[in-house]
Amino acid sequence: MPAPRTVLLTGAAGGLGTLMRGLLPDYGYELRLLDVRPIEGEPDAVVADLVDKEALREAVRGVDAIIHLAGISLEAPFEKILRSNIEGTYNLYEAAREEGVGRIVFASSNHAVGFTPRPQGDDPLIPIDAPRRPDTFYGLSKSFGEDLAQLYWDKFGLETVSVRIGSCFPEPTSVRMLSVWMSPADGARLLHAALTAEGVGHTVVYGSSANTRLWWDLTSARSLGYEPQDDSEPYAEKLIAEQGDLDPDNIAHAYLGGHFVSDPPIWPY
Ligand code: NAI
Ligand code: 15L
Repeated sequence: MPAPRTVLLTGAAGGLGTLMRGLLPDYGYELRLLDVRPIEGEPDAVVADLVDKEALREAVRGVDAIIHLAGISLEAPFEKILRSNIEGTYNLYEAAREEGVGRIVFASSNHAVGFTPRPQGDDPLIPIDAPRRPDTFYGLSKSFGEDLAQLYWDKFGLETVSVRIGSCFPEPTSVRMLSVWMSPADGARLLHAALTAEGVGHTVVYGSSANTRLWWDLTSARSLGYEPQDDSEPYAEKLIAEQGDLDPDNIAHAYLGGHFVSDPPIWPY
């Protein structure tokens, strides 16, 4: 596949979309933006809902690849998740297939495997092929997205890199995030690797920086050519002094998904 140049960024108005709008042009991409919300200062952005199949077909026409960030990004009632994350992601894949787009980078989430116990002590890092254990309807929708991506690769030859993002924010804000944080700069590095690596078929990767307290194995991400440059460790002393260290008796510290495993999930995480 020739290196993609024109890339549709869905969810461009959101937190991660805003960060990536700032960083990805430095890699030479021309971004076409899409979100259900208008984006200030971006009059050419496509304002469309993922349920609008015609609008999606038009939005994907002529792009080399898609970064799919749009959707509900936290737990929500099942009906809402079904509409935006499950039907919406299906609609986008159908539009991509119909218009011959070769690759999608899908924003999956650590919450597809959120009920995996986090490593303690000398436990090995969590492998990428650990069984999926969604912690929410939200995590379930990411699990669906990964299976949809596999189907579209096996049946239609549409490639996907599913990135199980940890926490991509400017700084880690919790002790859990010391393990799962992905700096925005590493996020852009990983998306670039996912867009340009050869022959990915459907590849699933964890998305984080090279954190000292990492919980999962970044081998599959590195196999794309991703070389993380950041580590959350400089934030550790302050966060642990403020919040205390991880407590093995606290359910929200016991699993990858943090507070998402509680019923209902407790915010902030
Ligand atoms: P966000 O909630 O800030 O942004 C999501 C964007 O999607 C919003 O701008 C929203 O308007 C748009 N959207 C929602 N439903 C839509 C629909 N039906 N049609 C069109 N647009 C719609 O979330 P954030 O943090 O930017 O995350 C982006 C993606 O990355 C999400 O899919 C999220 O699940 C995933 N992710 C993010 C993580 C993070 O640390 N920020 C961690 C793991 C996954
Ligand atoms: C996610 O999947 C969410 O979209 C994001 O807002 C964070 O909560 C992140 O996971 C996390 O686990 O910290």
